[in-house]
Amino acid sequence: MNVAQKIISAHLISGKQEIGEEIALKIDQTLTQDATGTMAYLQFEAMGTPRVKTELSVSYVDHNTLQSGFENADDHKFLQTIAAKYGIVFSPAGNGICHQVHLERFGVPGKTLIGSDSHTPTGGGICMLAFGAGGLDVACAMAGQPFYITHPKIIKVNLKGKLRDWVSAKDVILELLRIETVKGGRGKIYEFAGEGVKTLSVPERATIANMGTELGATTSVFPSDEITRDFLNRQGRGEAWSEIIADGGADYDGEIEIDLSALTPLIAQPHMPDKVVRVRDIAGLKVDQVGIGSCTNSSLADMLLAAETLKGKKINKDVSFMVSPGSRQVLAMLSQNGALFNIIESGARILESACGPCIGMGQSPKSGAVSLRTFNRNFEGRSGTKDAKVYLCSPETALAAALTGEITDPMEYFDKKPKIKMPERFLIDDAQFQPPSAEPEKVEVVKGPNIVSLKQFAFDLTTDTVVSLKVGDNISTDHILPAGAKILPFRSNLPKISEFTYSALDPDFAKRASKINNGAIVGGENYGQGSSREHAALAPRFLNVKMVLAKSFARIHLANLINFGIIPLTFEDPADYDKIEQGDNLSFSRAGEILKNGENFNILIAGKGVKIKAKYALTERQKEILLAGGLLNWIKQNSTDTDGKVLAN
Ligand code: MIC
Ligand code: SF4
Repeated sequence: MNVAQKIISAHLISGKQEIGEEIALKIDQTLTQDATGTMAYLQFEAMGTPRVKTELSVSYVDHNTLQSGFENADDHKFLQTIAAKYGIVFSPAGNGICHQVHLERFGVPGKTLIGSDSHTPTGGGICMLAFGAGGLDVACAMAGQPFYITHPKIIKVNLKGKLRDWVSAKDVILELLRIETVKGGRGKIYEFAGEGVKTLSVPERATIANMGTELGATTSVFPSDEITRDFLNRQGRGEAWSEIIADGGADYDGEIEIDLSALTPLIAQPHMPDKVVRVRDIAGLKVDQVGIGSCTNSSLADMLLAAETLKGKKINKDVSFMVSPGSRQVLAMLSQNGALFNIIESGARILESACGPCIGMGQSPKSGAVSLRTFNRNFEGRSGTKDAKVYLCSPETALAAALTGEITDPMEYFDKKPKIKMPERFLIDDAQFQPPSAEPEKVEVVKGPNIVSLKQFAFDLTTDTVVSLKVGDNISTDHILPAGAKILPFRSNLPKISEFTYSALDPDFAKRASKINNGAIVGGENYGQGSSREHAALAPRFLNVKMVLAKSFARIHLANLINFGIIPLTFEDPADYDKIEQGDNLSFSRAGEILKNGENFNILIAGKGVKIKAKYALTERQKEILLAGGLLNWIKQNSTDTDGKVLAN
């Protein structure tokens, strides 16, 4: 077996280990972050389970850390108290970005992890089988439910050779994005193998696994070997290590080869992570802002590289240079060994250990700016400045640009790469993690005015819908429900946040959609790529969207649509996409009957005399969820947990 098959087989509750089969996996660990966690915990609370049933669940505060009103602080207090009550470890603001911290302090090779954040596969760097999921799926896992996925293909990424100086792990994943594109990873697990794997440290592996998400992959995984063991030893967690490597002659469903020694620095151009070119091909472009940080590139090794490279140098005066160390551990160690001094003295702005600019929580660049970031997403407007041009690159490339003020190939600009000496032991101080209460019955869950109770939806789509919006290919959840400092504070307030649905693409959408009783959205390929935010399904549902008809869907968003009772349909003939316009009335026989009978939707575009066919690939369980009006209703009706007990009535 390969590594992914081994972990799947050790956690398989039902289904066959065959491509395309629905499998149910036992989940060992969960993580949430604040922007999706509030909803996840409200849902968990509604299930009536007294305590989480996972081995470990951690609630992080790392996204909404800019407190420019009471809302985010209300959310933090709610998360702190609900964690104490239900058996969840709480990691407050300032501790760092969930994926970085989880890798450092909690990840265990061979375990399964789901997180209400799409970059949860970062754990693959330490050989976890880690998935991004909607908050409701995480709530279910905390309540002891299995996690359902369609068994993906397992693709071997065979790494040969060794990276040259100034070429980095980020360039490996950018190369994969260049080859595979943002939709190429759908239905796939990328398993990294080959001699080159041994040349990559755990943080480097984590950078690669992290951005497998941008490929649309189900997840990515590295083996657990001596390098993993060494990392865990340095974190004082050597006992968590076990060896997990592919058997000799293990089978894969495909193979891609990347020669590390042939790679050069790469960069993704605006506004998609797969618009990858060589840095030297666009060298000379003036840069206004540079950022090192995010869950992709904020490890101690990344920061030490910055400190050594910047020593005694000054940032170009026309560049705003921001650095956000990924965790309290990273920041504390940087300050302890003096490396932070070099970064500060170079002219950098040191930001809190949090997501920050990656999600538009501050540091929006100036109008029309060119911003180089070591982050993982560059969707239009995500930085908070609609006309900014965001490029994704390695810390090496970011450093060269910060110094020169223009896009510069680090291989050509710098001399020999400084040797980074990693500490024998990381600074281990877990005092800032709050364990759950020993007396949960005494804990009062604090819900400030920003926490608005859940709304229950019913399945009430009958025989027709009106197209409230038509969009193109690769629509991301950032298009559907933008993030940023102005909108994120309403993540626990569905009625309020719904007003922002599609606001950047079509400011009238929310008003128009809410007036239509049964709305449909028509989309192109890879609809809903990007984040795991279930608000991108919840908010449209709140605005009466009952159906999305697209050429194809991204995995997490598809699951979220089903979880909130929106029927996801695909065109039988993709060319029919061109026949539909916004405002069209789509009529069909009773939707509930069609789903129950497993028939296709024969749709008549009323008034045009045009007929089209739409299909769906739903399991019986998913159909039942839709017909119940969503997963919470379905659980209440008839669900059982992994121990076989009824969850809630
Ligand atoms: C993102 O990178 O887009 C986020 C913000 O981390 C999201 C989660 C969210 O929208 O809260 C993700 O990647 O899932
Ligand atoms: Fe945070 Fe950005 Fe990572 Fe999302 S991608 S978890 S916003 S750092």
